[in-house]
Order: sequence, then C-alpha cells, then structure tokens
Amino acid sequence: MSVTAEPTRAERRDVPRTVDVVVVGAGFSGMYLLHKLRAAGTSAIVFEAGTDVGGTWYWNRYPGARVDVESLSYSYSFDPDLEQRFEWQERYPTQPEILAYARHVADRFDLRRDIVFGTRTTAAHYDEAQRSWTVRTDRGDTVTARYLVMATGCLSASKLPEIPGLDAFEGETYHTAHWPHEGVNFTGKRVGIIGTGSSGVQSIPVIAAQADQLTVFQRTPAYSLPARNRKLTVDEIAGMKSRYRDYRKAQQESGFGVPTAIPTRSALEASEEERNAAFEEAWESGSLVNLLTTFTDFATNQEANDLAKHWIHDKIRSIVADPRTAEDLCPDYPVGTKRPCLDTGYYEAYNRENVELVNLRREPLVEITARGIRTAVREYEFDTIVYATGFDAMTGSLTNVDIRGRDGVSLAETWSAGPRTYLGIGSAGFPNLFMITAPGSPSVLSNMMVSIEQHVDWVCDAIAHLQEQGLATIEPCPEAQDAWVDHVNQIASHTLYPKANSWYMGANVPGKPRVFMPYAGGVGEYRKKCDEVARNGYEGFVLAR
Ligand code: NA7
Repeated sequence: MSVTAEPTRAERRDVPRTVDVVVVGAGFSGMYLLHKLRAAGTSAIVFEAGTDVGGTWYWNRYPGARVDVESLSYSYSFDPDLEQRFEWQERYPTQPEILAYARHVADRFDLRRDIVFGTRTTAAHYDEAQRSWTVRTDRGDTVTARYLVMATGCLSASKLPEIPGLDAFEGETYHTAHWPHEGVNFTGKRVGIIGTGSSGVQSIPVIAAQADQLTVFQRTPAYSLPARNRKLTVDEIAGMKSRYRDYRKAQQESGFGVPTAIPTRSALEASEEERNAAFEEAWESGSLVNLLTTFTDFATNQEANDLAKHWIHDKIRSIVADPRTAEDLCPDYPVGTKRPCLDTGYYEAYNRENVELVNLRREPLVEITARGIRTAVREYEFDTIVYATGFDAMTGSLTNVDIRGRDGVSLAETWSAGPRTYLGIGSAGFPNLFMITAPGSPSVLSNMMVSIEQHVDWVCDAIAHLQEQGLATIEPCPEAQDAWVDHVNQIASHTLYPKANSWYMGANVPGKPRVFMPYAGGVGEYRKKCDEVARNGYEGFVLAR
C-alpha cells in the first residue's frame, strides 16, 4: 500500500512561468506567506498537494483529531480583525473546526486564486548563472523563481511500519494522516490499530466506541493528559478578545508559544505533598504546558522528572482496571521527552470489554498477513487495520522533494548525517531557499502558529530587504551554520530530550540519523536571536548582488 492517498484532482489555476517566490504548501505557513508577499507587492505562487488549504488539518481527518493547544491561542495573530470576527467553538477544536478556520482565512484574503491545488512539488533546482530556482511538479509544471520557500510542515511525510506484508491484507487499511474525506464506519468491525502517539491516543477511544473489537498494538506507551475539552463560554471568548494584543505579545516572549506561569522551584525542593498538589493541578487543568512547567528542573533533571513519571504511572494505574494493561501503558522514558498527548477517555478505553492492548515490546510485530497482523506470538484477525504510525518528522517533507542547491548538490545528501541549518530558516549551499519551522528552530516544541508567524514575518522581511537593497541572493555562511548547529545541540544536551527514542530525534525512522532536531531554548529567546541577526544586516548570512 502507498502512504500517500492521491487527492481528488482539483480545479487548477494557470501556472505562470516566472514568479518572485514559489511557496510549497498551503497550510498555515503557506497561507500567511502568500498573504504577506502579496501585500508587499511580491509575486508568488503556492503549490499544494491537497485539494484545499489547511495542510496538516486538511490531511489528518482521523476520528477524534484535535489540536493540543487551545483554539484562542492556536490561531493567527497578524490580523486583529480576523481575531475578533472568528468564533471558536471549543477549547481544543476538532480537525473540522480548524479546517473551517483555514478556509475562512483563505476566503477572507482571497488566497485560493494564487494556489495551485492537487499539485505536488517534485523538484527544485538552483541555477547559479540565473540566480533562480526552477521548480517542477507532478503535473508537469516548470516555474522559475528568485526565491523558494518550503512551507511543507513538520509532520506531513507520513510513514508506515517497516514490516513485510503491507499489501497482503485483504481488509480495509487506513493511515491516520490520509483519512478518507467521507469518514470510516467501524460499526461491526474487528479493528487493529498500530501506533499510540497523538493520532492513536486521540482516535482509539472514538474507534473503540464504534467497533466490535479494537486491538491496539503499542511499541512505546505515551504520556497522555486528559484534555478536559469543552465548549468555550461567551465570557471566555470576550475576555480573550479584549486582551488579545497583550496575550499575543506574551505568546511571542514565552517558552512554548503559550503564556504560562514561570516555575520558580525545583521539584526536588518541594515536599511530596506540594509536588503531588502541583502535578494534580496540572493534570486537572488539561494543559500540557502546565504539566511541563510545574517545576524548574522538569526537563533537565532525571530525578525531578522521575517524580512526575511515577506520579503519572500511579494515575494510569488508578484509571486502568487490568493491572497488566496498566503496567504496559506506563512509559519508562522521561515525561515530555516524546511529545505528550492530550486525550479524551484514552486510558478509560482500556476498561472496555472490546479493547485489548498488545505490547509489542513483549511480542514484536512480524508481518501483515491476508487476514490481519502477526506478532512473534500469534496472528490477530481483522476487518480493518489503522496505521497511526506517524511521520518522517521535520525533515521528510523537505528531503522528499529533490532540492538541489549550488553545483547540483542535493539537500537530502547534504543532510544525510542529520539536518544542518542556520536558525532553522536556511541551509548553506542553498541560496534563496527559506524553510518555515525547519530543524534548528523551536517549531514542534512550540505552539506552531506562533513559530509559523515569526518565521513568515522574518522571511518576508528578508526578501523585502534584498529587494530594497538591490541584492540578488541570501545564504547562510557555513561557519554561522556550524555555530548554530552546535548551539542547538548544546541546549539539547542540557535537557532530558535526547533520552527518548522520539521523532524529535529521528528515532522512529530506521536508518535516520539520531539528532535532536528542534531548538529547545524557547520561542522568546529564539525570536530575539532572529531579530538580532536581521538588525545586524543579516549577520551570519552572505548577501550578494
Ligand atoms: P507519532 O507520535 O510519531 O506516533 C506514531 C506511533 O506509531 C508511535 O506510537 C510509534 O511507536 C508507532 N510506530 C511507528 N512505527 C512503528 C512500527 N514500525 N512498529 C510499531 N509501532 C510503530 O505520530 P502521531 O501521528 O501519533 O502524532 C504526531 C504528532 O501529531 C504528535 O506528536 C502531535 O504533535 C500531533 P514509537 O513511539 O516510535 O515506538
């Protein structure tokens, strides 16, 4: 089976031969880029594989899909009128609600007329003599542009489990990131699901409520917090709308792009009672950031983190009735070092008669068969298999396109030992290539909307600067890039992040180099650095005529 479901062919607009900027991807990054570039009088075209805007929220339509940042926070800040007009319904909006927001923005700014839908970018080659990029698509388009911006998202190159027999299964198969637009009816079905990251954790309770039987195949348990989702009240919405400007500023200066109380105490200094109260409060709040910021040393000190880990284990044991299942659901890596999940009834789902957990650490996956899934212990028979097996995160969506910089050097080859960027925005050897929320920037460790807007603003300012100054190219200096990569690694080395086999580390893709990819120094600090670089005449970049 193929990982990518072919979108229904969309109506396509004409594709120009030359533009100032080619943008790849019409998710929240590509949409805002288009809006900003247009406002600056820069011509741009966006290529999008899907048939509409939304990116991640266009593709990930699995049951129960929601964002894990609150709606009033996970939204654009660049247009105060948009903030005031759009009415969010839920604390943690569902995928349809977020997609409706993306569509609303596309309508509001008439974005679709410059987006070529149903069109996947296959290659982008830099022409040194012309100082331009030649971009090719799977629909036979060839466009040249001065600048190329990859707005392809961090979680868009989906992956399947690396086991034999994927095509052998005779029932239905689905990947959570390529869910059919018409939905899936699991009534009366025996369903197997592989994967217990966010997509698995969110979809399992919903599928369990519908299916005859659900068997969950878990390689690594997740830490999951109850989302305590609910409808937003009129007062809450009005309250936020009245203080949005201050709130946005606080987001930009925060660590995760979500303002929160700054911890002042070590978990090791607090009494057991105080600690338990703090963890309980975070658990009850339904906010991941509250959990991650309970104590100063949560992310850096194993002993401090262990206290949270054991507390959560006790919570899991208190919810899950079967002791063996409960033990299997208790993670052993430090809390927060893999992306934690927000759920609605996840642990409770294992108390249902029709749900069974298979611990792949005890009985590894062997193959997919005609009738189901075979582990080292037995064969399980299903009508439907759901792959909630995640993504080739952060780099996959970049290296899947044949990007070639100066002298025909490929980005995928250049990054074969791990991604190397300056600020997570550019990479040496690739003039006039910008990447939105790439490795080396806070990206997935933050509220993506905050990081997206910051990158788009920075990139559009850089392009405007080049145009105003009559400059032709911008490209990271190798020395500045090396220093930035060292800095990113150094920050990560002071944290517990490298201790888990996470997709932050590339550990979920066999053969992918193990490098901690995001910048863990926080959104606020990172922004200061980017601003300083721009203020100092794009220090660390070579700008040429
Ligand atoms: P994730 O978080 O990468 O989860 C994928 C899950 O699939 C995870 O439990 C993986 O186990 C499991 N997996 C992947 N490959 C295999 C194989 N070969 N065998 C068994 N199990 C496998 O992706 P999601 O879509 O859930 O969430 C992505 C992000 O979206 C999430 O973090 C939020 O930011 C939103 P592993 O942990 O690798 O052992």
